Amino acid sequence: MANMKDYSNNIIPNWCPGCGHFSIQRALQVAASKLEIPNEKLAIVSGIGCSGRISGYMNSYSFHGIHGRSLPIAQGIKASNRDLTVIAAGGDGDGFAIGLSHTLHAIRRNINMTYIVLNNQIYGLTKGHTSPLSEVGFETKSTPTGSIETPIRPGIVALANGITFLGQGFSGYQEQLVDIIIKAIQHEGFSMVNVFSPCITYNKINTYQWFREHLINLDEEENKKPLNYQEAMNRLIETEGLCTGVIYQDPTSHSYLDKLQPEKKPLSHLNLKIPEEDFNNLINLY
Ligand SMILES: Cc1ncc(C[n+]2csc(CCOP(=O)(O)OP(=O)(O)O)c2C)c(N)n1
Repeated sequence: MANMKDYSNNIIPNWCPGCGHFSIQRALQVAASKLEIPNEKLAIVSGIGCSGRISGYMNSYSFHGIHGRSLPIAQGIKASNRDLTVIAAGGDGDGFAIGLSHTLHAIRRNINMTYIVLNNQIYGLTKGHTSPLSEVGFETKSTPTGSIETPIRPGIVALANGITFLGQGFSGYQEQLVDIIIKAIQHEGFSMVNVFSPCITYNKINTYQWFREHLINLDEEENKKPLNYQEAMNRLIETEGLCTGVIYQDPTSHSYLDKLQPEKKPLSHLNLKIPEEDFNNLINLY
């Protein structure tokens, strides 16, 4: 039986005490232990930001990429080594500002992997700039008189773009988050889990208390049942994106990788040995 501690290393996270990202890391570790994923079969890829640190705190393969580029790296890893469970993780700035086009293309490509958005509605690492997910009126050093731009709702964008699995969680609802991450990992295709993760240092509006008052937990609704595409979109619009649970899953989803010609073997299955002399010549070139 795997234990969540099997997925931690001995590095102490440098997130601020109380940061929502701790809860997401823990939920990912619990999910990995419940699914009994061997450490050497788990790959965590992250972008840049406070959120990007998550890959360094896991006992697994990890790759701390560059800003907004966790998804191309993660898709490349999955395409080359399909035995791995691949998780990409990054902030709302990472995935919905600089990395937005990668997010849209990863969604429509539907490679079998999971993308966790550590959504604090602010740029935490750069000390509190407005993000494209910050609300209108949000005051920071970069918008001292309040943001005047319409915020992106990641769930609505993902669903409109044809996502085959959309979950939304909250750092304050640990058990539900574990459950959503497990289902996301088990999904045949690209799954996104948008997690509301309070930044206690720079975002004084969207606090744990604020989310408890504003989030609708779909798992607590009477007559709860899986939502079809239209119902899921309606729920997201009605709640302005502020709902948690498995919002949508397409049971007919097939991963992009399954649609490739079977004779096209992934890189990890090819014998890529090159003669030592050629290798040394290559190295000397650079
Ligand atoms: C190409 C590039 N542009 C800008 C930056 C500066 N930068 C570092 S982190 C960051 C934003 C982080 O915000 P978010 O992705 O929301 O993550 P958080 O820190 O809030 O977890 C920015 C703009 C960078 N590292 N690389």
